[in-house]
Amino acid sequence: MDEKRIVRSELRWVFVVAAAVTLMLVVIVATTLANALHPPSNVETIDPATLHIAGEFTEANLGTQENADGTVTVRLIATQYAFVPRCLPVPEGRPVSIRVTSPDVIHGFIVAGTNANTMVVPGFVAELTTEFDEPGDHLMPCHEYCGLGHSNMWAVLRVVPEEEWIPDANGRMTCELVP
Ligand SMILES: [Cu+2]
Repeated sequence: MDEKRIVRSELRWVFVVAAAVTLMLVVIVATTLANALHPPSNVETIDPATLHIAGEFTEANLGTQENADGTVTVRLIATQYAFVPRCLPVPEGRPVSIRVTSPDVIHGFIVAGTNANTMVVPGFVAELTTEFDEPGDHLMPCHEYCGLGHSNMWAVLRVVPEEEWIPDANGRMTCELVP
């Protein structure tokens, strides 16, 4: 092969790679702008061995909490092989912060049909803030293989219309309180 043909071939591949990289960048920017899809950025550490004993993720503190400013915080644990609690009520069309962590292995958190999606890594608190606009139950399957019971690990996020959103006196809301 003469040198000119080799150079032409290399230039063709440069073009192919540049086109592939450009396409990926366009997809990232387009989904960011259109669907608010983005990588989680919260780096917050926590001791996975003492979650159940003290602090934010003790059993009594898990679940949905309405804050004084009307926003909502949901705390949950992803563990082999369940989400605790198993049903998460959230109000329709209001900012919801979801905080989730794991005491054992890596799990995945996703709410079907929404942009809520993050890995749950032991030792870290995964946090995402979003709004849910479609009332009803949304499936929350674990989407990181976590062991033999992985396929049975799922929960439900229940988007509740404003008129049915009646938290208790402490601002706590459960799926049992949805009329
Ligand atoms: Cu899993």
